[in-house]
Amino acid sequence: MAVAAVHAGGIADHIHPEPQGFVRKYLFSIDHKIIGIQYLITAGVFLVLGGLLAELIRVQLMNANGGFMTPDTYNEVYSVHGSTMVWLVIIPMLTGGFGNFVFPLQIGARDVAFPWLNMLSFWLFPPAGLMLYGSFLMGAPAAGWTEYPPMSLQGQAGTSMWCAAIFLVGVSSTLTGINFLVTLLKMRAPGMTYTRMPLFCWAQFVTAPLLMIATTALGAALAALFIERQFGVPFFDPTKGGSPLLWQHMFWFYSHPAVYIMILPVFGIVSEVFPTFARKPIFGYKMIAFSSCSIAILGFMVWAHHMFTSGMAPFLQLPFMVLTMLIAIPTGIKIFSWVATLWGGKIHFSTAMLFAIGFIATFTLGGITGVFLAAVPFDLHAHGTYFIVAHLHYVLVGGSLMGIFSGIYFWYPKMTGRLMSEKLGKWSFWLFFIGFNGTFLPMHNMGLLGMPRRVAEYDPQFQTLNRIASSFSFVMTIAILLTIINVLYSIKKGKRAGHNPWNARTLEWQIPSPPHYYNFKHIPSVFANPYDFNEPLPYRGLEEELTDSPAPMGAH
Ligand code: HEM
Ligand SMILES: [Cu+2]
Repeated sequence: MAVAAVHAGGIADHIHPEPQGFVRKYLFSIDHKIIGIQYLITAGVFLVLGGLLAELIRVQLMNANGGFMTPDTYNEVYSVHGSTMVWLVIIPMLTGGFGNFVFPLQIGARDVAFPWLNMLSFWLFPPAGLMLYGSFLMGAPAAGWTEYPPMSLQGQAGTSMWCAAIFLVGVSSTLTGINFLVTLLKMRAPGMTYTRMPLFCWAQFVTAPLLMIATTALGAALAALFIERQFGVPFFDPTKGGSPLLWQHMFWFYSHPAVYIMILPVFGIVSEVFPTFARKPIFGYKMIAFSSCSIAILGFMVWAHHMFTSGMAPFLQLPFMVLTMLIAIPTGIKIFSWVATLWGGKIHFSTAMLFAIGFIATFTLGGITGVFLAAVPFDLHAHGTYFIVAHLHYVLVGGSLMGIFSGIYFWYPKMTGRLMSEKLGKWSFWLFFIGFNGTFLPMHNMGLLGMPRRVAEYDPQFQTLNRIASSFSFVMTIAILLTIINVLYSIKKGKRAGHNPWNARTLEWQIPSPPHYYNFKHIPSVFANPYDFNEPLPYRGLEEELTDSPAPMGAH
């Protein structure tokens, strides 16, 4: 089926010579693998910075009357913290980072469709980060990562810098989306039909249109806010005829799909990790793939659940509530499929697997509080409280970040040729799991008791819960540092991994670690999906990949 059509997509079978010199090889590289690692390292640096800001928040909240920093500084700190984690850590790691490194290998391609565009996407990202942090010098944004007008209109000069920085990240995301979509449509190896693609590829396939479509709404909103702040054109200021609600619509039309940009790739990561370490075929391959599609489509129809308290017409609340609740169905299907994959498997509790199992536990809890929040009567009480903070961290930290950590432990050997320390990894996992739950579980209680979010001081009745949260947050920080130390330590000191340390079945594991810059000497052909552990590998044409035979070099 479709073999010829897929091949006709333009996989040239000769290989361009490898660029020489540090600058072309590692700095301005057009190799998807190097670009992927560049994204991961840069986002890793921002994880440390964003984590530092988080700890400043938790130190401030140790005492009911704050005292560690002024309320104004506190506003800047949590605004830059949230913006960092969403736009400079989670999205770049999952799309630019893992997406770039892993999926072209998994579909048997030599690179992405537009390598130069890929380089541009990456190089928009570090300047954006510098601009966001540079904004501290001129008064950082202070209205939260959501920057609602009118507050954001009154914000200090750095708010305009925030607009420009996030705009750059947005352009980068859009370009990455286009690049990935074309690559997945056109550059699959012969025989790699849609239903033979690894589930991580499916995850990127569904995320790419979200990156392309949703991000444009954000770009328009940011441009409007920037223009209003700098040139006074009244888009959002109600005293001049603008509409603050317009911002909320545009922002959430992007940011609800964006939460799926931050979780669908993670669904892809764990869908590779579970079968590999349970040594069982994935349960419900098609259900997992297609439920991602329905999540992506539904994800565009629910944005106003963030606006139930913004003065929405009552007849609109019901459809937004029901559509939001519907998302729980495809999400539940996935969770069921993963648990069924684990059921009865010979489970190997590697660190990657522990993080993936931890992900199911915490993400499910976050999904459940999401369904609570979808119910308008509940949301009217919980909106703007710490219950939201609890929900969003269960899905974004317990969900996305745990998935990212699982992916790091899983693919590090492919990226570097070395294994990470399992001992350090397990310490990191358990401290993470305990520290995470200890930090964010109490926030459900705070929220239900009425503690508002985004406050620098609070009613003394919440102090004990806040002290618990702050104390456990230090445990979580240590856990994250342990993994960062592990990453750095294992580059030189890690055990040699060989080409396939986990005995995994997708294509990237059938070639050397790290792969040659050209990925495959010969493009393989594929005759089944990779997950059937009882069958031989479903590939032809890989015989020479692990030998010393030269690759077929061609001129341009
Ligand atoms: C079953 C799935 C989910 C449902 C039904 C759901 C529902 C909701 C609702 C109704 C809100 C608005 C609450 C309010 O502000 O009053 C909300 C907030 C939020 N959700 Fe979810 N959610 C789900 C999954 C997710 C996932 C997977 C993510 C990210 C990976 C996510 C991230 C967020 C964030 C970041 C916010 C807070 C935004 C803010 O105001 O700062 N949610 N969710
Ligand atoms: Cu939402």
